[in-house]
Amino acid sequence: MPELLIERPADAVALVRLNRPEQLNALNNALRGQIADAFEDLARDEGVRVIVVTGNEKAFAAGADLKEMAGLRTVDHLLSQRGRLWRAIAACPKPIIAAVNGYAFGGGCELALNADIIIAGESAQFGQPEIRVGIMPGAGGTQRLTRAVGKYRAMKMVLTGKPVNAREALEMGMLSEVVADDEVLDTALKMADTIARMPPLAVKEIKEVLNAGLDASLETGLLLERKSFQLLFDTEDQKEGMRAFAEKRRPVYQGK
Ligand code: CO8
Repeated sequence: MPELLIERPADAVALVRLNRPEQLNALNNALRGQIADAFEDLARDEGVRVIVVTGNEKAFAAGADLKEMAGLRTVDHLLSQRGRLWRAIAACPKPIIAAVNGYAFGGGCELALNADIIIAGESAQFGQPEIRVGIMPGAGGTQRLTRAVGKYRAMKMVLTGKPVNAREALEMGMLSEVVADDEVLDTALKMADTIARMPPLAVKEIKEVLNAGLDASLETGLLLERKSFQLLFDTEDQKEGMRAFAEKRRPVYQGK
């Protein structure tokens, strides 16, 4: 079986499924390369508007592959293309929903934190246990996590390596929603379908501005928001959306 499965469960929705169940979806180099390729392809694919990324019922991903990583030297990291996975995901202009069951540890937690929306099952666990094997988070665990939950909760997680359960993660601001374990993927796919039916240019601007604003001053963020808001008034979808409202019918969006 391939270690990464790409499915099309609904119109305009792609499902990226990690499939190394015996190793709890540990992210080895080969799988990471495939994930990066998939996100680059899906970003270009005009038939895809929303991407859902998931694992299996036991693990979203238990982190980087420790067996593969054990013998690496600094120079191996310097020579490798390892940053490509994260760049391919972070640069993806389409909304990404992580549907998480089971373990999301280390690089797996960081993979989820690269998504725009995270739906987790009640038994999911999130953690940055790198410190327990002599290293530290290397793909956003000290940065994205801190932006999501604040310094004091992030420090506790990365310095103790202790995981948090889904309810705690939700309460900390790490997640969008917690649902029953067997409803995670369905919930994520339904949400993906809802977003896929929204005007694509508005979706794109919202994602871009929201993420850019996280790294900017409030004034700059508000300026970016105002400019994108104004930009959308030159789209056919804005005219269609407001006309449909007045005519009391469903809008038909074209992404123009
Ligand atoms: N790497 C390699 N193999 C793994 C990993 C991993 N991270 N996690 C689990 N496995 C393997 C186990 O070795 C075992 O394989 P085998 O049967 O061949 O011995 C199989 O998966 C099942 O695992 P367990 O028997 O341990 O299952 P348990 O249910 O008892 O425990 C745990 C599950 C708690 C998740 C446990 O496996 C564990 O602690 N795993 C390691 C978690 C971890 O430390 N993750 C962080 C890794 S470091 C990291 O992610 C750095 C990120 C840097 C960024 C860039 C990289 C993408």
